[in-house]
Amino acid sequence: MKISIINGPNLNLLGKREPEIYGSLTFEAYFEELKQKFPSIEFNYYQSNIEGELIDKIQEFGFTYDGIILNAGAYTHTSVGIGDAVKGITTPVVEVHISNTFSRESFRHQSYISGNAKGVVLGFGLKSYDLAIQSFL
Ligand code: CA2
Repeated sequence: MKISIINGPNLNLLGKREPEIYGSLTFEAYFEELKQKFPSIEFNYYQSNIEGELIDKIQEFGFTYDGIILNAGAYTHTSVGIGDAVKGITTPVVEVHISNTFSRESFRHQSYISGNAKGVVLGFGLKSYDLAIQSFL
């Protein structure tokens, strides 16, 4: 099984800033844990701060991979383009958020991805990614 994890803007700062919201582990360190925990899965990990690059990756993996786990960061709440990309591919996408976006500012309650996603996992810290992976197994 091939799963791509795609992270959006500022998620490269995980473990370095705002640990009270996002925890103190870098995503790279957590990704190593995931690979150990799910040895049968072939993972790909990609992070970008650039909207068009995220769309390119969604399209690149979106017809051959078995699943995409997408945390589009703040673009979740603003990007019609990323929402359209999720709608336009055949690979199922699980939308993931580290924080519970519904307990935060109202602008974070809107998602252009959820309506086209297979499902949404949010609010469990980095464990949200683990739960999303399990949904594909
Ligand atoms: O909770 C999530 O996973 C979010 O997608 C994170 C985004 C935020 O805009 C979404 O509303 C919810 C922000 C990611 C920023 O990550 C940082 C990590 C450490 C320090 C600063 C930012």
